[in-house]
Amino acid sequence: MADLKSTFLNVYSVLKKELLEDPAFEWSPDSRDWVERMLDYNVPGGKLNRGLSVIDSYKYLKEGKELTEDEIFLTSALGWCIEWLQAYFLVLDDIMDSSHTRRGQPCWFRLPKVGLIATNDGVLLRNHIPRILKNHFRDKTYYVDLLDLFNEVEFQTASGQMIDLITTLEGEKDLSKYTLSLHRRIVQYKTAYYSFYLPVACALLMAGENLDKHVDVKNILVEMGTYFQVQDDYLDCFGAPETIGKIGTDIEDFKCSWLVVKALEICNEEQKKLLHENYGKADPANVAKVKALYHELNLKGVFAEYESKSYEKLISSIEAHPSKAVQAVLKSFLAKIYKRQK
Ligand code: GPP
Ligand code: MG
Ligand code: MG
Ligand code: MG
Repeated sequence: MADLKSTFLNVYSVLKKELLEDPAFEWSPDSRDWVERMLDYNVPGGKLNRGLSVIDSYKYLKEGKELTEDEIFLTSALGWCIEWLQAYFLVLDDIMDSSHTRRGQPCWFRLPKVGLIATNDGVLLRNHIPRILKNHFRDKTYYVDLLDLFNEVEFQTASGQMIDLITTLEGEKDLSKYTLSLHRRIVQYKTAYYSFYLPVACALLMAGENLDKHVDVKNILVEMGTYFQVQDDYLDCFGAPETIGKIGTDIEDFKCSWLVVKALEICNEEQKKLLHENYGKADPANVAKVKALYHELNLKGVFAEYESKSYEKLISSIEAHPSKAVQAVLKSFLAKIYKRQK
């Protein structure tokens, strides 16, 4: 495992070097330094689960056969394309969510020298993906399918992000629209496709599979991604910032978080009034009242129950899948996130 991670990180250095020598641009020392610093700050510092999952998944699909050097490089490069996509989303998401920290350091746009240059850095990160794909996959039979997959998933994510954002619009703050079905729609699109379906879909394409034949796998991964974002919503309030590397902003931002949806479902009229009065305000006193209500409603317990039920459901849908190799891919992915603290 440690070995796989260091191999994976070596591929990052190779890809970064290629991008910093991209012949389509006339580089100056300043511009090269900027992009290098921006990449090192935003791309490799996360858990790398999404990226590493491409290699893992491909291994399972090859049923344990040793991967060739070339296969290791290519699966890693695809893994890095997903990490680049994630970096692009996070740089922009942190601006949109007015966040302060990410991966244990200030959000990129919070650096005094960066500010809103971060928006263009996001665009650059996004543009690096097709450049990596062109450098390494142009002659593959599945090249067009890869490009199409990344485009589709980016569209789904941006659409999910759009609903996540417009539900919080000032002047229309209306908690009564916050239901489990709205929450599900948001998280399926903003998180599940790029975080769960995309890594496995990349591995399937490399293994020569037709994605249209794997709708059942996609459905299970979307369920898993939904569970993952519920965990993210839970950790936003109950996680330790030192562990999750970020300070939660969902209450301040009036987000349609799983926690507020559950609170609305089980609270009495008086508690509902308290939520309406305090949810979506930046003042720490208002935030503290919402958090106290979450404790009073035992949302920790409600979440623990949701977590074990989701796990059981996921395991039984995975075990209903006819292919043992696919089952192994899905189970390894689930094991990585079950009861995660970060
Ligand atoms: C996670 O939401 C969703 C994304 C990071 C997708 C962003 C998509 C864009 C098109 C910008 P979140 O805000 O709950 O994540 P976090 O808690 O990590 O800030
Ligand atoms: Mg955010
Ligand atoms: Mg967000
Ligand atoms: Mg979050």
